[in-house]
Amino acid sequence: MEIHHGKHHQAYITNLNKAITGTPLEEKSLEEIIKGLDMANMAVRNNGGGHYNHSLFWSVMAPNAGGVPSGELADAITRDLGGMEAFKEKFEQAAATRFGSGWAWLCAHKGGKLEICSTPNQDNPLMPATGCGGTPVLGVDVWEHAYYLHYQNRRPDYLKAWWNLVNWNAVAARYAAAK
Ligand code: MN3
Repeated sequence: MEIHHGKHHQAYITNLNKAITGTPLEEKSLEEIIKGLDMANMAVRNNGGGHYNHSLFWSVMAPNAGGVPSGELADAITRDLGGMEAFKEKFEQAAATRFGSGWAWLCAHKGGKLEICSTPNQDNPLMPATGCGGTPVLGVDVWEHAYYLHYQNRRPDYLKAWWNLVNWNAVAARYAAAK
């Protein structure tokens, strides 16, 4: 995780800054850049997405976290996704079957409805026309760089272990803000 944070994430920030310096995007927030993205601008799409996605990823993890969500997030998982076990299974499946590199997401729509989806590369649900909607409240990185050092090619094992790091309080706060 330290290499992932210090090297991989940092590279997206460095390259995003290079890509927007001297352009009108320099004046915008990261979220504004992502939501209004020209999908043909590959430097901003890949590096802006990389910065946004990793920032979210770190914010929803904590050491010795895990457990289960409570409150309205737990209620929504039961209502929209069939409960915690069904949710985990669907989320792991979305992550495991994402071909090549990408992310799996839990997204909240206005009104609170939850949806699971996945995106390729560094795309994310806030970008235009990704096939994923709503606001991402939980995301897992399934690029090989996220798991290869410890898990080699065993992406499903990484996903199973990753649940032990999910900070449900942070996810619940994102859900409350998004819905
Ligand atoms: Mn990564």
